[in-house]
Amino acid sequence: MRDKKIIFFGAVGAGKTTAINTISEGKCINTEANASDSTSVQKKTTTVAMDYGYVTSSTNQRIHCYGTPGQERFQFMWEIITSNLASDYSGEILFLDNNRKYPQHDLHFYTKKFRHLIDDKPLIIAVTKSDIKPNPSISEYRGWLHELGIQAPIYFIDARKKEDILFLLEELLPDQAQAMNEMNSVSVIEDELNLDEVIQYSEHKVDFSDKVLNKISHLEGVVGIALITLEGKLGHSTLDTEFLIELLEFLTSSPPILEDPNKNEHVVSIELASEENYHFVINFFDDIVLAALCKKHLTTAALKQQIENIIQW
Ligand SMILES: Nc1nc2c(ncn2[C@@H]2O[C@H](COP(=O)(O)OP(=O)(O)OP(=O)(O)O)[C@@H](O)[C@H]2O)c(=O)[nH]1
Ligand SMILES: [Mg+2]
Repeated sequence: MRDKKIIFFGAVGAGKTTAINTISEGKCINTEANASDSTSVQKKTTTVAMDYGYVTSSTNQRIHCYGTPGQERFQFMWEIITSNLASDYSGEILFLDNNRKYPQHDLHFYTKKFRHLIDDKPLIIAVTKSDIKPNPSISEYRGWLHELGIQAPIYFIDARKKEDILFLLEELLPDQAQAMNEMNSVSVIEDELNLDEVIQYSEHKVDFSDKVLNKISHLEGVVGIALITLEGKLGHSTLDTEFLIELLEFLTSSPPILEDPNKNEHVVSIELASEENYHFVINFFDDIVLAALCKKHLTTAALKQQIENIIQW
């Protein structure tokens, strides 16, 4: 039998690297770098390229595990791993972190970005850190998946526990069931789908508290920010008037930009060449637009990640 390859993908800090290190027999390959931006608030390092490790089944078949970086700015590696290194993968595990403020956004984001994998091979969803924060519940995740038209088993697990990760591999590769022999003390949690909850949790609103706005406006390279409703009303601004006018003119120009925010993606950015040394990064959320005037050296991808981190943590 041929060896199998599994791809681990999903939210920053959800435990992809931890999971691969936990199960791997040989020495893992990790590409961790010090987290230099707002990621460092949560953890010291982040994956910048790839994790790799393997387990061997009792039939001497190897299951190779490839971990992708959670941060979108390293997405060139998503492509390299999924279409190159592990293009003959057998399935994929989506890691989500229950302790982030908006795990539903992560679910939408990563299922969209990795949709080609999901449509192609079996998917399992692993939600970590329910020991720290028990909600959202599995029912809620099931409801969200239902809305997305995705069918996949979902489990609450702990990425630090070897038996939990082996359980996921077993679920994904049923013909390998005998391969992993430590299935007895599995602590994964499952519960029933409650359809009422499907309807209740369909919105993507972000609470832009003063604290969150303050943190975003003090990010290195950010000169000023503005919050604007989809009706074009100004909620909050630290922008100089000339920039604010330019921004509002752009957002209400024809065809009106505000009318078509992408509903399924958490942060969508548009770069607007403003002045030579500055650019606007405009982020659409469900009911609001957050625009940040930035110095040129701050890339859209880096800023998006920082905003996402501040919102989620
Ligand atoms: N309390 C708790 N901690 C967990 C659980 N699962 C993982 N962790 C911790 O969460 C952190 C996860 O970090 P990583 O494994 O680096 O996360 P990652 O998904 O590889 O993140 P990126 O590479 O930055 O995308 C580690 O400190 C783990 O010890 C869990 O179920 N409960
Ligand atoms: Mg990692």
